[in-house]
Amino acid sequence: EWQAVQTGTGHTVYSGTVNLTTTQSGSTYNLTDGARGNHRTYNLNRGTSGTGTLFSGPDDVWGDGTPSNAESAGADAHYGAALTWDYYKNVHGRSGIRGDGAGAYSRVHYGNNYVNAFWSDSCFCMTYGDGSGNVNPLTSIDVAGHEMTHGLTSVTARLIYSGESGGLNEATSDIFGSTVEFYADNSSDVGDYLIGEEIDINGDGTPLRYMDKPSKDGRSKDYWYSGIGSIDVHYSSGPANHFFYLLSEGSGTKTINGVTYDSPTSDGLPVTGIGRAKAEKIWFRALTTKFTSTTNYAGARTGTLAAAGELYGTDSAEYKAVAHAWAGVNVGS
Ligand code: ASN
Ligand code: ZN
Ligand code: CA
Repeated sequence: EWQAVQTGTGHTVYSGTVNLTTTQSGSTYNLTDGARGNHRTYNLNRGTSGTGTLFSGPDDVWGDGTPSNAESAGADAHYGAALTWDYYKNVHGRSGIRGDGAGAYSRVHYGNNYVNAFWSDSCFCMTYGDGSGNVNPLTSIDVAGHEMTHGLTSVTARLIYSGESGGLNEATSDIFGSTVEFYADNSSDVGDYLIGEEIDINGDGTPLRYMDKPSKDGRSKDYWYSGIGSIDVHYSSGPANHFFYLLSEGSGTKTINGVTYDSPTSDGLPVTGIGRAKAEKIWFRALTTKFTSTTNYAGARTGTLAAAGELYGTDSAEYKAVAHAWAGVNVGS
């Protein structure tokens, strides 16, 4: 039986109508991305174990843009995985999560009213719930990038998922979830420094997290303090998310793609950003060549400074900006 790589059409819940790379096997089309290591997308149909069924059908059109069509969330997940693949390959030169060209897989429609998404090292896969009322699948671009990045972290720095290293693990996923969303340049889901603004996880339209001022979520910390390692990793991520925003965009007020940010610093001193394109290079290099399983905030400062020094020189404006951005979140000032 022959197989062919095809370009299908996805009518997603959050990202409009997009191209999806699929595989045709005889007269059946599958959500198997033949251009990206055969990354596959499965329908759990509200189950909570196994892989359910591979999305497949007689045509290469997936979903109708509404969450009630089971294929729609599958289209989002397949698209988000492809974008994340392309981002790491084209921006950072890494082919697949393990860097070996092999795809992973995604599972959608996990459980009933399940308001979360997660990466699992044991299946080496991403899983998405359908959200409250099963009408807000957690399949937006930034969430896909966030979860797939947990896979990257688990095969590189291996940051332990508790204490300060856990906060850095979470922040790494928020940072690259955000940069993947910018990379997508999708007019239905424009890039921002917010996490989960599409999925209405709070029921009032507000995002899950804010990188310019993490405390806007009511729980995350803006600045490092001794003892931050004992709070939940989704809140101790705050200073590192904030660092990345400051390094990219600088402190103060700024409007990007229609969203206005206002980023403070712990010492009140201004920070000048170096742009996201350089900041993401620094964080990726630090993650993949400097951080270890026990890296804490002080180590993240040292590691990102080392990465910036290698990329831009230790006398560079970029190197100095890394130090200033960390000082802005009360690390090593
Ligand atoms: N969505 C969450 C995360 O990726 C799930 C979890 O806490 N493991 O961090
Ligand atoms: Zn996470
Ligand atoms: Ca976002």
